[in-house]
Amino acid sequence: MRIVNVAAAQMGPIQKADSREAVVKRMIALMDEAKAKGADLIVYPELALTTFFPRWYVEDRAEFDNWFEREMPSAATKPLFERAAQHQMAMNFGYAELTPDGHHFNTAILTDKSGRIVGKYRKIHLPGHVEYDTKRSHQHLEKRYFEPGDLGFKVWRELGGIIGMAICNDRRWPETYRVMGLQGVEMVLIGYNTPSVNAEKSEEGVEKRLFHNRLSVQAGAYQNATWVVAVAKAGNEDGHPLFGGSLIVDPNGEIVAEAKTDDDEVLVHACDLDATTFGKTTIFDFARHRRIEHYGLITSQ
Ligand code: CDT
Repeated sequence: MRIVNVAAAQMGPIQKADSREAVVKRMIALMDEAKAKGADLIVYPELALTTFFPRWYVEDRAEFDNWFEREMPSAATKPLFERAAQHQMAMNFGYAELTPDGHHFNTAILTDKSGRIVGKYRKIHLPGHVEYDTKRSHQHLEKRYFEPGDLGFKVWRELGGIIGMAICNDRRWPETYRVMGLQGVEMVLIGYNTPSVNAEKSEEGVEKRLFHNRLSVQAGAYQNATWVVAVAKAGNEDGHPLFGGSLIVDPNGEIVAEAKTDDDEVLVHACDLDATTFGKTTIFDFARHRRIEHYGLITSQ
């Protein structure tokens, strides 16, 4: 058995006015709870340090650079890294990244148990739109504020296994999991912020949206024989509701833990990475069963 005790650290809402320091305090409280429950890896949401700012429109997008981190760890996040090292806990969280040469990405990092950053992923599937859209009940301006990630879907050898990262909308695309699956991924870490209301289809209820969340994550796990940990930022952010429903899914595609609230909540599960072997050597033994000569359309258009 190769056990990773993973904590899905769902976060409740972060308001526009909340400081990074206040948010980091909440993240440390979640980390302490995860430690008490035996976790050796903690997974936080997408854009964990701030409100989901892509719902707000500004003409001059540079005005929004205050939502971005120019370095990691930053002064505000240093206490989180220190506590992770003290607890000997690996971690994954998302933040808005502004690079020294002026590029803006929706980013996630993975640290080892000493708090050293060992992996970085930049969100590839950016949903939403660039300009203000009068037809929507709320804005989703990720295409305005971020560039598509430039690092691909990599995996990292950490915690005795093969770990991958993705962010929010990526979880709805089978290619996300498959590219990591082809690299033998055993656990995929995904943070998300998903509105409870479909801005283009107001009659769609939150139950349908939670169904699509589960469907995407469970299918990705099963079809690639991997654990998937999907973690929400949830609740009402300045009048904009996000759903919770954080999940830990096993390599059979079955849910082993699911959040019950729309608030700060920790789920811990002992994941045996060896449980990925059966699927990877039988029905989803890619080398034996894939028929790539018929898959060309996927990358040609
Ligand atoms: N953050 C993020 O990617 N959210 C999207 C909402 C899509 S609606 C424009 C998601 O796929 O959950």
